[in-house]
Amino acid sequence: MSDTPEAEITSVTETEYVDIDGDGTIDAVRETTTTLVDVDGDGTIDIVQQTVTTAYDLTGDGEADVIESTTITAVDVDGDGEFSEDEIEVEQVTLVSEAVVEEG
Ligand SMILES: [Ca+2]
Ligand SMILES: [Ca+2]
Ligand SMILES: [Ca+2]
Repeated sequence: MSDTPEAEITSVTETEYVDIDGDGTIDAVRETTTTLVDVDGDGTIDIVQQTVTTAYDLTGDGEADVIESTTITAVDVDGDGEFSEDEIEVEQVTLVSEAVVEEG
């Protein structure tokens, strides 16, 4: 028993397989991870972070050639329970394997 507020963290990951060109073979795997943090444990979410990572297998060898990652971080700085535009940050990262770069 304690009056000290405890942070509550909830994390959910969803995986989606995408057939981009419709030939029946999976070309990309999309993973969405959503993390909700209630920093002070009052039941209102204070931080939401969502990362969408998509791995494309362009060469069809079963290994990811291009990885795209988008992270959205929303922090309720003023504590009004809403995420306004200035409280949301978006970061995008794209990684391309050397194999694809060499082939042009
Ligand atoms: Ca395909
Ligand atoms: Ca809270
Ligand atoms: Ca806010």
